[in-house]
Amino acid sequence: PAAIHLKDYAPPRWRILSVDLCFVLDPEDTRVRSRLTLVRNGQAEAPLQLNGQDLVLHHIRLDDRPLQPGDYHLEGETLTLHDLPERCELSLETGIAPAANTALEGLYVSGGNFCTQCEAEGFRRITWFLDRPDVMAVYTVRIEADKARYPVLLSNGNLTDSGDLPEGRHFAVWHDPFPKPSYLFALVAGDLVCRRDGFTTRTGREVDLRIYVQRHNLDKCDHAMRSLQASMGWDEDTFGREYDLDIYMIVAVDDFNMGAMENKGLNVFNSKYVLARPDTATDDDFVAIESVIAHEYFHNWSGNRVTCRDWFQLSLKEGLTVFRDQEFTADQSLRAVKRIQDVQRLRTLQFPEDAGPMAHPVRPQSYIEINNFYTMTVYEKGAEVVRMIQTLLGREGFRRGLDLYFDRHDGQAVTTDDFVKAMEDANARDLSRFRRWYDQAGTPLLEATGTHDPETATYRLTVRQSCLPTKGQPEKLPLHIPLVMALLDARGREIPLRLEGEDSAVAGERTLELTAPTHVFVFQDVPELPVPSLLRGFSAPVNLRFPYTDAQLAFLMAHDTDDFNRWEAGQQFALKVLQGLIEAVQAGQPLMLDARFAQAFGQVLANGALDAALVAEALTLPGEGYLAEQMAVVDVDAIHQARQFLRQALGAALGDRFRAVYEATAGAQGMDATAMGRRRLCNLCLAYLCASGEAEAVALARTHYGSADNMTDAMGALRALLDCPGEARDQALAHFEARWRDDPLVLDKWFGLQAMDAAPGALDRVRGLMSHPGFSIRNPNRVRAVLGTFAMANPVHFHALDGSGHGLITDSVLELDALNPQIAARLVTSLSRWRRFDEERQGSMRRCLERIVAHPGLSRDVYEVASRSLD
Ligand code: B3K
Ligand code: ZN
Repeated sequence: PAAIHLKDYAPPRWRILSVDLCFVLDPEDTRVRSRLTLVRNGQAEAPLQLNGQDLVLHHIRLDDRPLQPGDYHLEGETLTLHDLPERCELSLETGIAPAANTALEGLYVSGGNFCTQCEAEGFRRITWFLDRPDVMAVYTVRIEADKARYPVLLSNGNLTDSGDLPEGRHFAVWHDPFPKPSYLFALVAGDLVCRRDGFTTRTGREVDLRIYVQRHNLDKCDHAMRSLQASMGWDEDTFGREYDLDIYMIVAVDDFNMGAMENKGLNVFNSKYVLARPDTATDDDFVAIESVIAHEYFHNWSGNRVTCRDWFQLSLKEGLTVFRDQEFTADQSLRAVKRIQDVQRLRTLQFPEDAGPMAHPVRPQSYIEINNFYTMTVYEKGAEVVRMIQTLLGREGFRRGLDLYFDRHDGQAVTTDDFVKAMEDANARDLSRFRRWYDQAGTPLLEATGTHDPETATYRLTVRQSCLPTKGQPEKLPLHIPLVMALLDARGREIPLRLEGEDSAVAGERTLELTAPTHVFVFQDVPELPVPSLLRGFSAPVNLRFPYTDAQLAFLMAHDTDDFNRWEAGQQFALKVLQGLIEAVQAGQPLMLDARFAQAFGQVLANGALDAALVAEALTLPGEGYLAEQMAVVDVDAIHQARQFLRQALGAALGDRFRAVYEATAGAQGMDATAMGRRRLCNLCLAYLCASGEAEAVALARTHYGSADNMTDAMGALRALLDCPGEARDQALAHFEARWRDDPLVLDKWFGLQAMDAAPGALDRVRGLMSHPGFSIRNPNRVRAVLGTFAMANPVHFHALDGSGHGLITDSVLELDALNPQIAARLVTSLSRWRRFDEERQGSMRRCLERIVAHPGLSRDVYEVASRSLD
């Protein structure tokens, strides 16, 4: 398969002004009639070349004149027409088979209903089209279907007509007044019910809000509806963005490749991100639903009104929209907790991507299959890049830039350069060096050192930036990095900062701007050796090294005035301790609990002044994946043993305190951020108590499970029990399965728990789950719950020395590839970092990748990930 390059971008040679579509729905043979109004956009000789995939062409007419096979050229996935007039109308009738569509792209059937997924290039599986985001057209869509089976017929925009047809059929016509790219097209038809509510925009537009679900899920829509209303209000208050149609619809479907899709006026969602009741969804699920609902809603401006010129610009809409949804969530809850969670996600998922064979810039230079580039880099690092712009310009400056961006480009398909340009123009700032963040892959490293001179009362902070080479980018240029920092005195107070050459000191923190490989900052009037608090709020997506002593880390853990950095100090201290334990495991030495660390940890636990959610974050040890990233050669067994030991030792050493905090936080009621924080802390205490292995703790977890009146506590108990083999654990798991066997989304939690279980026999367990009646390889949520969790969250067994874990995933990848290449390709990424392991595991993973690449009939998706991983 051939790669597509950013440098080859050329504007479309034709534009499509309007599209009339008519769908005659049938699961086996749907007819799609389309009438395109085309205008030439380039030289007269330019032929019209339309994209199409798996389509049967039944009729084609040009300006109402039927065309014969000799009048056009159909080869592979391109339909070519020569010598067209300047402006013309092309009518096509194509046939598609939605029920046979297991790739879940284009028009397909889920739970007996029709739905679509067109981003990035799914529209070409529906009809022949200029399927690229810089072609924006006005759509009118007529849908015809059997009325009894498909009573609800939906598409983008406003309903303009509907009625009955002969033979028990009916129709609906939808018109979307906003020109849009084909990837935002959507159609839904099925037996659905809807939860309705409304929102009045700030200029008084009454918007009809509807969430469509299967009837048995109608009682699980309240939270999604409230989240939608909150998002709409927040985007008006925060960014002055108002909704622009009279109706906003969300449809929940069970079979969906990703989280959700922002189609204009008609979002299609994975039901996982809509359905929730306190007894079926955890607090984390509630928060995730709120943020995905917000994300898709925010796309209406950052994505739909202003869209991407080409798919290399994907982060234009995704990075910006993730940034916007992160800010929204931060405003709904505790900002520092949200920041901590986002940084954890970035470090455990994006940093490894940026350090491996799939590394690519936020704006990639080339791809084989665009679906492989909906990555942590484009989304999460992209959001960090937007956040850095805000840090450099300040909140007001950023808002000015965003206003200019939306004003200037409303209705256009643009580039990340246009976005940065608007930020520059609105603030009279030069961000030319900053732009490198979009083009350079890899996580930069900041190495900082500080020296204090008591004679002159100065503190010299030296910061050096560097970045390891990535594929195709052997030399890295220095980036423009905002480093937010403060200096703390011995009592933990921020020292007023005055740099050499400045007249007066500024209280509190400041943002240093790094643009060169090395900078030296000399702070004046610093009488004693300070403790620097660097990269506050994680002001840039980098790795920071500073030679802190254990005592300094303990000090920052207790005193840093930046909530994020207080947490970070604890993580760095824990990391040091865990690295020591890993070495001890490898050397066969006895493992011992570091007394100073236990003490600092215990103090956080005892600190009643802190918010529960923040305490819970502080007491969560760095994950096994993050620890693996820090090792030259990953040793999954030593990592697991060391981390388990530390959990067990802390649980035992601080048992009384964990018990006391457990008692104090148990039984929190309600779904507000405070109650959620208390439940998180309570369940964390339970997990530490169980890690200690005490019989009393197991009994407590059993009671916790038995008396749980919400899914968060039920799952908290199950998670805690997972480490305690025995009757209590088996009974609870069996009870959960029996209770939730008919609710697939809840059963996924049960699948996931067992897939991540590190106890011996994991492979057979996972095989057992795959033959469970609730499992289906065709459903992406099931695949993620069982195979995804096993590959990503059960390193000890996935990387079993005999290669059995790798083999299982490889077999599944090949089986899946024939059905759903996108989901198969995601699973392959678990094998891509094979070079990080010992020789035996390297060999096993490499052989698996080779087996995949050699497989006949492989999809482009899987081919790209597997072959890139090997070279
Ligand atoms: N824009 C969609 C993602 C589409 C993925 C296509 N493979 C969801 C989102 O980011 O909002
Ligand atoms: Zn998005």
